[in-house]
Amino acid sequence: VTSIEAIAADLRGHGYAIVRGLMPRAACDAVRAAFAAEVREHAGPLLRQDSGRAEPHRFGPGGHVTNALLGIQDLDAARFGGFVAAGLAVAGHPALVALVRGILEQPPALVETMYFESSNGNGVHADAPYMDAAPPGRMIGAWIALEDIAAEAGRFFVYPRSHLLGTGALAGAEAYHAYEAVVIATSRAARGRDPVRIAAERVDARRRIARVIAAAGLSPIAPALAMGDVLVWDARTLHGSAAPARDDRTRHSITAHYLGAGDTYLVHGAPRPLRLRAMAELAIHLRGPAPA
Ligand SMILES: O=C(O)CCC(=O)C(=O)O
Repeated sequence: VTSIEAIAADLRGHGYAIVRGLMPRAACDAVRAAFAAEVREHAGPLLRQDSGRAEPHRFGPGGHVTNALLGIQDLDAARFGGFVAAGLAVAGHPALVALVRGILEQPPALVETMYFESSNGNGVHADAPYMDAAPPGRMIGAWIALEDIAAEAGRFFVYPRSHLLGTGALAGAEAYHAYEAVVIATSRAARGRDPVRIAAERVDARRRIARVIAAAGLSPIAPALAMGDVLVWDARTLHGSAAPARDDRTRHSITAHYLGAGDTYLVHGAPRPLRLRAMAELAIHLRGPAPA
């Protein structure tokens, strides 16, 4: 058994760490079953990871939901109570909470969650300009495999050591900071703006990140993750997910983002008050109305 200290050291050194079999299979099965029972057939709009807006399910050619849910903790408990409970039982599982507490060296707060049945892939990015804690990199992401993730399902990938880009330890620090600034400026201004312009700015951010990767000479890895495996990463680590190569493959998974309950939560580089509620083992941030 690898100690939490060893995992934390791995994360600090490489920008990510993999913990095999951390989540019990029963907890993974429970959340998948609750998704099937309560969420999949729901025809109404729910908040989505890709658009940040409430939209109905989008189905891919294989019949799987491709627009991941954002904010399991914010779903209507009267309607999706079983799914919320099972999802938070995973994101707030004592073994995972103990790991995150060990990494952050303080009690964690869960600030964001996502649920994927499948997706169209998510481009390379660092979480830090979207959400982080102060000081940079204090937010931790966890990608939790709720089934054995086939290569054709579109695996999660990370760029090892990319969390060091902004520190000057690798080439490309200036280009990385420029990328962060562009993402922050675009995200802050995105509300209510022309979607074509926003899409063009996102293309610009992707070009910038490609230049950063080339300058630093980084290569991605897409580890095989089995049900119950958890990959944790630093908010500055470049990551994303591949588009599925086959329509019939799902990749049931939860991503959860944590920071120290005493740390400052940053959204698009600006402090955002934490609206914490104690749920199970964990303090959980609930999404409130957007600040003016
Ligand atoms: O699983 C994915 O597609 C990417 C998730 C992600 O980028 C994140 O949670 O920050």
